[in-house]
Amino acid sequence: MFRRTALAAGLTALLAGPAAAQTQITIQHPLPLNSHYGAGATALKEAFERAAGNRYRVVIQRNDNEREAIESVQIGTIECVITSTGPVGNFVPDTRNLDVPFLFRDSAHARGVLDGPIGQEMLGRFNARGLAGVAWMENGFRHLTNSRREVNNPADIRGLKVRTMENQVHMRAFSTLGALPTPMAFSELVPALQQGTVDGQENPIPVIVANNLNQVQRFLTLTSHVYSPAVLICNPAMLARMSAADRTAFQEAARAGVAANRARVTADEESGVEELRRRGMTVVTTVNTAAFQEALAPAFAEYERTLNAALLRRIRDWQPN
Ligand code: EAX
Repeated sequence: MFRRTALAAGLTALLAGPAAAQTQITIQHPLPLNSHYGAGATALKEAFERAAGNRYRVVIQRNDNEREAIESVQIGTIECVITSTGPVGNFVPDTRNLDVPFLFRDSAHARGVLDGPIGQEMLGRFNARGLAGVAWMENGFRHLTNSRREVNNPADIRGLKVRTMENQVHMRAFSTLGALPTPMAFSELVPALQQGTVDGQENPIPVIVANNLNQVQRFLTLTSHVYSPAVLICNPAMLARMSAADRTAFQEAARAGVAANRARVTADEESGVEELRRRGMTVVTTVNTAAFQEALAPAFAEYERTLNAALLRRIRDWQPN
């Protein structure tokens, strides 16, 4: 009996010819799988594997050093990364315009700008850097946390050692507010907070919740001081090797990933503040945004000089159709 089935199996394999080799696509991102980035990556994986009839296998990995992951995509040791724009300005300087504090009024404004001509033009600028900008995902509006004191207004930030992403625009903002900005990769954040190397940090609610930053931070102030885009970046050669049909299917799957990612951000932002309170954080919800914007005036003046003033105006003036 066994012999016959083994024979049958052998024959089928022979007739089928060499097993259709699966192409592996590795996507790295810095957060737990159960996060808004994980949701985006998983939706992309499921949609693309389905569309490509299992000729591709999408592997999702965590790498909480975004800059390193982008470099790996550039040299082709991995295929794709989902990253905040934190370190992206070091690769594609134009993206620094998106990192200006208080630039976006709300998520609808940000999503509209990124999904429209401005966002698409910006994605096109990745090619010159040996990268392919595939789609804009979302990290969310960033808020300040710290372990020293309640922050109600700009003066309360003075003297705080604040971890920032490796991002000149953000560092300028915090130094203008009198904080001591310390740029570091996400991978170094929790140890730095535990050891007191820094007093505070700033991240969207979904990141604070997904990484249990309440365990190392006591105070949360809902500053919404900057919108944090995320971007799916892939290796151009990987995309070029695909058939036109597969490339279209991949782009389509990326759109499914964007939708899942944004839906998760919205859900986490709705439930996250209460969740962090429940976990013991002291939360300041009413923030004098005008006071923060006023205190940042010198930084805004510098951004107008050093970044793309016309683009910043275009973004501010954007309105839904
Ligand atoms: O992209 O480094 C950061 O604070 C980012 O928000 C985080 O890695 C998610």
